[in-house]
Amino acid sequence: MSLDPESIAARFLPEGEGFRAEPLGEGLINQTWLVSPAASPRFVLQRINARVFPHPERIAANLRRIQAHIRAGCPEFAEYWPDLIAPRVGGDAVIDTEGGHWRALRYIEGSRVLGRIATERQAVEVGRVLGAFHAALGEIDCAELEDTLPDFHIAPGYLAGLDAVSTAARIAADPSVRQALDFVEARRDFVPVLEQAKAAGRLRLRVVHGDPKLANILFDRAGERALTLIDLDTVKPGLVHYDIGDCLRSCCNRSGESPGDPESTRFDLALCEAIMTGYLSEAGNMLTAEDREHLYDGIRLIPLELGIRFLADHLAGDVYFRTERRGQNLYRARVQFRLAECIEENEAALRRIITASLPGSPAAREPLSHWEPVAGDIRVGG
Ligand code: GN1
Ligand code: MG
Repeated sequence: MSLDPESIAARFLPEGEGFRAEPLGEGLINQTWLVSPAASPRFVLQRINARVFPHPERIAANLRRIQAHIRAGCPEFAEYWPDLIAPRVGGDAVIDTEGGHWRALRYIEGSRVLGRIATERQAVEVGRVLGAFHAALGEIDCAELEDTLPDFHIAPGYLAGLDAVSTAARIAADPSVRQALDFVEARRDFVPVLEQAKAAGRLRLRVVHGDPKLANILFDRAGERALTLIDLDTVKPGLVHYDIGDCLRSCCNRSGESPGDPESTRFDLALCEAIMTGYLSEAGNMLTAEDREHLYDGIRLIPLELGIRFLADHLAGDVYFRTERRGQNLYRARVQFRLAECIEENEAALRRIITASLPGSPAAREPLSHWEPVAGDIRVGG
């Protein structure tokens, strides 16, 4: 079977039904299209990147398990859940001639993705929906879910990967690689912080999203209420700290993953405070004292980890993250390192914000950070 989305999309529709397929989103891993049929509901078609996900059938098994849980007991999510749609014939996916897995998911009508957070309410909503997601999926026993991406968010593993590709010749070729490696070197001892706490039994596994960046959070059309999280391939057992760190590194960096100048990157404390307040209002009571103690570490670690991943991919020749030009992954790494540095510079304030955002905190009355709204700029998307 050919690799064009048109011939695959037809297999998810009644025979002969017409449709239109157009590229959707800006994901760095899978290829995604929005399919608009003549009569059937619209759906999202994706070709799963087999280099990243060698076992797509595990993803499908997890999606089915989670979907059943949401349908059975979580009405607030059920209305907007991106259900897996089976092809006309066969199991959960259509397999192409190259062994590629194509799957279809329900498209959530009346939703949109925010290009950036423009109001405090949106920030609180981002945190709230992530907290509600953790609370809802936290009811599933981790043992029931497959590991769709072994080693995902295992920071020491990414560091070992970076070490393996950091050859002298590659470092010598570009002084900004040397600088980036020095940045990582100065933080080498910090990298295993969460994995060590996990191994020592201080942090426990829960069902997490894995990739709750702003582009994976669906809002209603008005941009007022967060409806759900999408991109569920990495939903699997992990630490909530991965998700909190990932959500904040994405949302609190107002200039995004590819700004004009990496040095202009900032971590916005007011956004962080609003997101944490929303998150902890839903999930605060679920967190243990040890969980809470490690929140700052998670916030600091995830941008550092993503920077290490981008840098390693640059040195390996851009084999993992999609790029349009050589040097893009190095540039992305520099942005994440600047973000991590900004978090470090604000450690004391961040720790205060975390404490004040916890439910029942006496400090939770007055906002600690000054909120600066951002004008407009809300992109309409899937
Ligand atoms: C990747 O494909 P996408 O854009 O949803 C990556 C995330 C990174 C993100 C950075 C499976 O996600 O971990 O945070 O890029 N996903 C995987 O934009 O590696
Ligand atoms: Mg993703």
